[in-house]
Amino acid sequence: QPDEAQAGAQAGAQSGAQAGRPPLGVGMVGYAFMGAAHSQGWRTADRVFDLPLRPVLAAVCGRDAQAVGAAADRLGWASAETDWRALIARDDVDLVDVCTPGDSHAEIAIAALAAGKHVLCEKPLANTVEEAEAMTAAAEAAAARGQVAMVGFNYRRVPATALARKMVAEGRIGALRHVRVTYLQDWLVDREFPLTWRLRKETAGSGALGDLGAHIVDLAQYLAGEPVIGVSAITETFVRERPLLSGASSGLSAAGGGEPPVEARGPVTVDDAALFTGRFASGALASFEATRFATGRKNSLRIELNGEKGSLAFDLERLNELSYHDGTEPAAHAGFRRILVTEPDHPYLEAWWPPGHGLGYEHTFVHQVRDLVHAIADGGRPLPSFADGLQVQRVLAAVEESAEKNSVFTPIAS
Ligand code: SOE
Repeated sequence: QPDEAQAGAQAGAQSGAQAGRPPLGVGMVGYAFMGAAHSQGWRTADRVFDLPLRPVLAAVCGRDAQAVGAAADRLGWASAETDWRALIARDDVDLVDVCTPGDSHAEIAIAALAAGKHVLCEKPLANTVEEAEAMTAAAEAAAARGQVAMVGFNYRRVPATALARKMVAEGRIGALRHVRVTYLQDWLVDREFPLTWRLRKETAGSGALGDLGAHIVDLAQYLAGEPVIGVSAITETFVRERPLLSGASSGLSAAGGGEPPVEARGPVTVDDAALFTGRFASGALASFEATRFATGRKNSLRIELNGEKGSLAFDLERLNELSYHDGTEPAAHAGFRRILVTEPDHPYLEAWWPPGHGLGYEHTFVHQVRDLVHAIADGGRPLPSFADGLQVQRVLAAVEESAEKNSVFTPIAS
């Protein structure tokens, strides 16, 4: 195993001043799409923000020795492991970043917390409420020992959504009435798209619901500043059988990660789309739509909040902007206006580019690392916590229950 200094050198160009700070050894499990995004965050945060600890990309872990070795080189990790238990046992790993499919989140996160490590876990926190409860209990016990645990709901860390949260908290839209949110992708429109892990209940927990719905439930609750207390839902699996792959793919791409599909087909055991309405504790109403069948929509997350005094709207495809309508202005010149969220006093932007030079998707992972590292150094409890992830999981479970019961579906007489 490399010593810490070597790991630091390989991980990046730490300056003399930076090297004076205590290191934070990071071990990441999984190195596909999310692993690459998290790596970007770990590599970059220390070069942009003044961090109190110096992240050291100590090791990345995956089952295939050759592939994980190549990923370590490509993504900037000092070494590779093929067994996550070996990773969490390493003395140079202080924090375990879980970027695997949902079926292994609970086991890895709980073991890492028990081993005294801090944990960052990708969303959704788990595949079931029971797993999320066990993870939350483990996180609570670990917090008493000074460890932190956080869920990777990265869309909280777009400067514009963070600004929206601040504006809601300041009362700029007044009492909340509506939250309208959609998260639309289209990568399953093709009936020949293969049966990857994301389409199997045993690995992914649920489909568009857990993958996209989890994001929008978290974002809606974060912006509203209150929890959803009940839902009514419909879900659908439009394409119920898909070509099997020759191996276990983690692919998101149309090719299913490069593995050739085989002749045989297998059942899709998760939802393709989930639509639901919800009620907040304050009485505000919400509508949610999560789908992988919105032809032409690649990663379209839109959210609008209407309050008694104003409205806010955000579109991930225009993520450097926030729309704001101040309903207290005279009607003659009121109306939605665009705030360009690139000013140094906007959230996270003090350390980035001059005004007007925007950020992108990847920066949310950099901000996630920034906030997590500060919480570790300050002894804080970073958000979203595992308890927040559990609450989202409960909403997802309620959506499934409502859709299964069909309890609120009233057929129209023909
Ligand atoms: C795939 O649908 C996916 O990568 C999600 O898993 C991510 O969480 C989301 O940010 C983008 O889309």
